[in-house]
Amino acid sequence: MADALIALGGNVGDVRDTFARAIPAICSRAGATLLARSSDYWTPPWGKDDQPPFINACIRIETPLPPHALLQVLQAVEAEHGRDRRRETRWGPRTLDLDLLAYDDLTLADADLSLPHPRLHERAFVLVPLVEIVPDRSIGGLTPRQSLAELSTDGIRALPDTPNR
Ligand code: A4P
Ligand code: MG
Repeated sequence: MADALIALGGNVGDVRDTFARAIPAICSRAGATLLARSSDYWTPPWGKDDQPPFINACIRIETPLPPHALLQVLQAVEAEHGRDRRRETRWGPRTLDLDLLAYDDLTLADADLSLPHPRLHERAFVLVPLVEIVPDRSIGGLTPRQSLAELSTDGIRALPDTPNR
């Protein structure tokens, strides 16, 4: 079994409802147990400003799937929830983005999969929910708490009544 961290994001449609359906779908397809789920957070758009705010969250699962198979599951669940990569711009609006942040302590730099996720320590919208569930886990030598201390969290706020917790 592997211990994996996944980031969820979206800014098109009813994103909280999308998360509530996507999390059980990930667990079911990955034969996984949900170990932790953060609150949902409202976050200002990063990378490309002229788009609606995002909702972000993170989950921790235990899964028997190897990493590439888990990535395929995440991409299948994105597609099931209305994501169409052909119509997107980089960092632009999307219904559901699922990033594999970490898979045990594995380090990987394949064409289609980098682990840990290369940009996670730069992104408060990933680190704020991550601090809620694994504040002191070493991910590529840094913990979410350490990385978040270097960043601004302006405009990020937890939303009440997160489902599935
Ligand atoms: N890929 C490689 N490694 C991984 C990994 N560890 N997990 C490859 C997931 N995918 C990985 O993904 C592009 C390719 O990355 C995949 O085909 C996969 O093989 P993508 O999801 O289409 O790319 P992307 O999401 O457009 O790019 P990137 O750099 O991951 O950007 P983001 O950050 O995910 O972009 N602002 C806020 N506040 N909240 C957000 O959630 N999201 C984005 C979207 C921009 N601004 C945001 C947010
Ligand atoms: Mg992505």
